[in-house]
Amino acid sequence: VTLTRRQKWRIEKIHSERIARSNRASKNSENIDLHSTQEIKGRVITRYGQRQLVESIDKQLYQCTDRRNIGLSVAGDKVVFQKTDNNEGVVTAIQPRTNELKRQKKLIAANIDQLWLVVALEPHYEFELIDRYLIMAENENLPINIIVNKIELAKNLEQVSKDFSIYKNIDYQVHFLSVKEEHNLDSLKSSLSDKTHIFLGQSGVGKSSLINTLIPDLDLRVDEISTKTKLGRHTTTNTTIHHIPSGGDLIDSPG
Ligand SMILES: Nc1nc2c(ncn2[C@@H]2O[C@H](COP(=O)(O)OP(=O)(O)OP(=O)(O)O)[C@@H](O)[C@H]2O)c(=O)[nH]1
Ligand SMILES: [Mg+2]
Repeated sequence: VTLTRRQKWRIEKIHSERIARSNRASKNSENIDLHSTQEIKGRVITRYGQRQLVESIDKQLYQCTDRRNIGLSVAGDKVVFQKTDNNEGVVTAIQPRTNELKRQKKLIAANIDQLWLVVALEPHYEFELIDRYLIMAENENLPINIIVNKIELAKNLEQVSKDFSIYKNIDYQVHFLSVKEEHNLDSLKSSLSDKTHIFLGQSGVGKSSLINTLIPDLDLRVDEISTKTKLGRHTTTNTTIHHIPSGGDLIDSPG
């Protein structure tokens, strides 16, 4: 459906009124039960089809649908929602985003502080793919660093290090690590202790495995890469936020 200018204007107006109302509501309710207010503020943890999981500011999870015509919210979006049932709600407004992360023009996450491109020795990294991610990040003005995983599989570590020196020389952080052997995880851990980080990269490089190591009780699904093609099997299907108990949010994304 294409909307007329007037319809668009009305939708935007209603939208900003809802945000203003929730701002007033949360100001008035600082010491009162948060659920007694009609419009609650939250953050989208993940979207799956027409539904999304929203975490309220008091850390409760709600399955939500969308009010029509407000656009699709994605992981990281700050939203306003109305409670309908015990753990259900309707998202009525999306707060303005500080940034948007897109893949092939499709929005995958919003309000991200740091991108991490994960590559590996298997499937073997390719410069063209690395450069594509770096360009995307630069275009969106988002900071990005590189993680080279499965380093224990390297036959020539010196060559691997040389391959990534070009990126180090232009000031990208490069972390060489092995999730499997828990090698070199500490310096990465300290970079993740606050803010919202997203892990991007090809299927099978170990994004979910890495997040499982960083958040021990999580148990995200991981799957072996094909022995024949050395490619991943697209195991992760939804872009989802996970909290590190001591601080910091990690977003897993499908490769
Ligand atoms: N040898 C080796 N294998 C690893 C390492 N880290 C992860 N793996 C394996 O790599 C495979 C793929 O890992 P996943 O974590 O599912 O990869 P992913 O990037 O999340 O893949 P998608 O969800 O499909 O995008 C699994 O079999 C992991 O056990 C590592 O450091 N070394
Ligand atoms: Mg995964």
